Amino acid sequence: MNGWFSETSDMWPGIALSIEIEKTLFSKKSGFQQIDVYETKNHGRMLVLDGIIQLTYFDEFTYQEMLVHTPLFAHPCPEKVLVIGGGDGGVLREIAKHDNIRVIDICEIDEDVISASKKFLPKMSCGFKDPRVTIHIADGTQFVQQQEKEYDVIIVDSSDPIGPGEILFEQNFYEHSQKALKKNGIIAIQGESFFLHPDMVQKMVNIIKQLFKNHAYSNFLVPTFTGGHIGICLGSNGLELKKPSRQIPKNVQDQLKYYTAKVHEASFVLPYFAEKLIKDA
Ligand code: SPD
Repeated sequence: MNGWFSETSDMWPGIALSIEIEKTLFSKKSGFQQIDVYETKNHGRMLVLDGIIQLTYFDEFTYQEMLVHTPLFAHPCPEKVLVIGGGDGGVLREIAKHDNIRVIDICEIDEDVISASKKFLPKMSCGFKDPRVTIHIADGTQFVQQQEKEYDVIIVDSSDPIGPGEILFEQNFYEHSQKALKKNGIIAIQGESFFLHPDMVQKMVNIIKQLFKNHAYSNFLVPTFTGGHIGICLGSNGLELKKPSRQIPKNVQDQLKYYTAKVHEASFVLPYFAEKLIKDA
């Protein structure tokens, strides 16, 4: 494709985000969704699922770093982590920066996303090379149903709630995830945008509030997502979520571009209307 890719969706009517494309590297309808990888003119490679931008090389670090390091540093000593979704591998790449992690399981429903990423998005898929990673090709809800008190941290790196990502926004999935976590476990979920989806954010926070003792909602910048930002909804049965529980090791900090201990704390400071939205959920 030459010209411009424009992201439009019924999920955010009336807005289009356009990115200039140099060429299409990959295009396939998998058993679950349309997968496209583009070379953009100014923003590096771009992964698009069912017409929605999942990442560009330009700013993917903000999303992967915040979704991973926020829960992993809130936890005092995470050893076993489960990723639901995340087939591009970027979240795995970030988890692999933590030496204390022993086991990294990933449950992705669409094997074609993994193979497209391995071929066309090496900056993301390098995460699969870590020997601690085990790939499970399965439905996320069915997978968590089979786990009990297994994981210190569960990270849900889903697409939006249309298509294969839809079940990952349902109460049933969160209930099983809660049971799959160890006593002090933390769940961190791709939490959409309080500008674009206030109802969806409130529904998600409401479910997490019912299931977990502590909950919190973090937000940060992603210029190439419509709306320019996104959130993470977190829940834990015992741990403080809004600040790191330990010092960020220098060898990890030196590998990061967005996440710092200060950014961790600041990401939970919300504009007044969003603060009310979360409080009233
Ligand atoms: N509105 C787009 C939300 C996309 C979230 N998933 C991104 C996957 C990157 N690993």
